Amino acid sequence: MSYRAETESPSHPGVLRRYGDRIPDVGSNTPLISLGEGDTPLVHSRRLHERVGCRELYFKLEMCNPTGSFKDRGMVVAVAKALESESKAVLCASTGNTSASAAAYAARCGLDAYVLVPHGNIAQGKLAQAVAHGARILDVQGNFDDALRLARLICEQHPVALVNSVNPYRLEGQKTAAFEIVDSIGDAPDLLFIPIGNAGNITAYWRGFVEYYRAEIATKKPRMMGWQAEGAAPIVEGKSVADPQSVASAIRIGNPASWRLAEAARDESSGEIKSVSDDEILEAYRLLAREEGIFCEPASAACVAGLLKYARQPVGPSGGRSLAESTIVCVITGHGLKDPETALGIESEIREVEPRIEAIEQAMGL
Ligand code: AN7
Repeated sequence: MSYRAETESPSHPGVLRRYGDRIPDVGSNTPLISLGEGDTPLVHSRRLHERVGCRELYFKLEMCNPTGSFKDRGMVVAVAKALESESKAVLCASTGNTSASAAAYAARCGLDAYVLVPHGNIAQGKLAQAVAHGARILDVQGNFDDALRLARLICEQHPVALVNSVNPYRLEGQKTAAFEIVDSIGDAPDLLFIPIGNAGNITAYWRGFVEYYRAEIATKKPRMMGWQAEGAAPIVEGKSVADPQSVASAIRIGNPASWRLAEAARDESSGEIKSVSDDEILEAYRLLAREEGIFCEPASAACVAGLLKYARQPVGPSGGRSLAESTIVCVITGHGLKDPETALGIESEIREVEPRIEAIEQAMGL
């Protein structure tokens, strides 16, 4: 399939063109495909920062990527390498966002996409994306961990590229979000709050921050603060979870592939990996939507729930630095529209009115 790198996305160069020189194995034979991923907004908190009491609080809006989640940054690299190696098909197991992203990039590049999704555990919007892009969707009668195990076995035995985050190119692409944060605020933040599912993204951000620190583009590295859902918190509990549960279906993962790497990111950064309850997740989800104008999916709200919880702790043990002096970034990983059921399930304020001006005035309290 022909394409011209310079016109793939004239307005947004994309991850490969912008950061290809910092990604190993991206060379002159790698097709610089793009859907305009990356270069996502970093926005200031307007209200929540007061509850937290920190110096600066930012949200990195990864939900603004082309398929509505951070997965596009890594998927573009994984699919480009699959094309370069002349694969005809890609395969992933997914709680939804990886499959949406794989389906979109595969469609754009003329590859077949196969996605293994855990039965009944994927939000409607994500399924709609995979359907729209023409992926072959296999509804596995098991959970995400079962689906990933099977996906790995299939790719060992067949000429199909595995595009889960066990594919090293995924994390290489995802680390570029850390570069962008440093490029935007001039240095690394003091703390990075991020949700954890399969534990790829926390690993990727840490790599990005370490690389910019070594290149002397950043003068410091953040403490990595990772958040799992209470019913799916294997890293916190130190053992895999057989039947992970959470309202945040994206992070309903009981045996994360990058478990050890996430622990290394935590330990090397003097960070923490903890859990938040579904109620805490939904409270943060509501606050983000109503006080910041940011409609994310529940998994993304987990890190904001974590920040609110962390800020409520009696002593501010921010590695010798108090919260009041800290610059904090929360990674908003996926869009709220992906999971309309959750949004509508929360005290939805829809009122029926007759089609008369008086009825509307009355309902508006005018
Ligand atoms: C919105 O799509 O695992 O810790 O299969 O969709 O890197 O797994 C999604 C994960 C956070 C967790 N936020 O990131 C999948 C999948 C959102 C997500 C995570 C996911 P990782």
